[in-house]
Amino acid sequence: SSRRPLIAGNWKMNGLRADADLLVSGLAARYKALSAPAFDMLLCPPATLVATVAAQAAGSGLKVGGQDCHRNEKGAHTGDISAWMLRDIGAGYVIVGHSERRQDHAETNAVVKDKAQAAQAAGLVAVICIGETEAERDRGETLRVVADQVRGSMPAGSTAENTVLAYEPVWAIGTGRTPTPDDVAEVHAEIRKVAAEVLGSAAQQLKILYGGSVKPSNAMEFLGLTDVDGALVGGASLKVDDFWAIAEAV
Ligand code: G2H
Repeated sequence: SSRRPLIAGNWKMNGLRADADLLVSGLAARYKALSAPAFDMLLCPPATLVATVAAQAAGSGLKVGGQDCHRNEKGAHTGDISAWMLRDIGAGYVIVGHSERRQDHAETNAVVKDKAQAAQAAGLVAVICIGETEAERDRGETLRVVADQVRGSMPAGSTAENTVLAYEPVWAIGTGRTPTPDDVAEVHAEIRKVAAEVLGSAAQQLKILYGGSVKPSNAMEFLGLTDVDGALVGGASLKVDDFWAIAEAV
């Protein structure tokens, strides 16, 4: 397809400056050494490291993003960070609606939609995360839940350029367990179908990532699927060799 794969690393609440130095220098050297990279690579460090990573990645072609943003541009929201602030320090992307935020911070689809809209308004690409829980999957509700999340979390102003969707089954996150490739193919096809309600035919250009325990040994089985346009990688993005091996599976 014409969709350029995106390999995204979500560092979650990991990384001090020394860790970032090692990771970014290792990845930047490898990415720069490619004469014609077949994929985009995105690093989403904790907010404390976004500026550092952006400075270090400058000129390498690596992209940088945040892991969350507030729905407002500025104001009395102690401890929060806006999409405009992330943009100001060099981010081009921001993850919104990760299941850990939906769980730990009770973020609903409506909240996630507002955050995504703020990200798009600030000029960032919103990486909107969706995915069913294990109980929902066991009840056979996966496709309905994911469709509801796409409808509820994707702002009206979304385009294939300012939006990426990431399918992350909650039960596969950090557990080492993953859905079968057939399951992922079915869910991604459904996501693209529902995204077309907002995007129309441009849904064909929308990137839909798979996330949840992606590692070098299983990356190829997911990245080879028709409607899978990359990966959102947590644990394995904290090691240069592992993250790079995943990218090489595209
Ligand atoms: C899912 C993923 C990255 P991990 O949350 O967003 O993490 O690869 O550790 O399952």
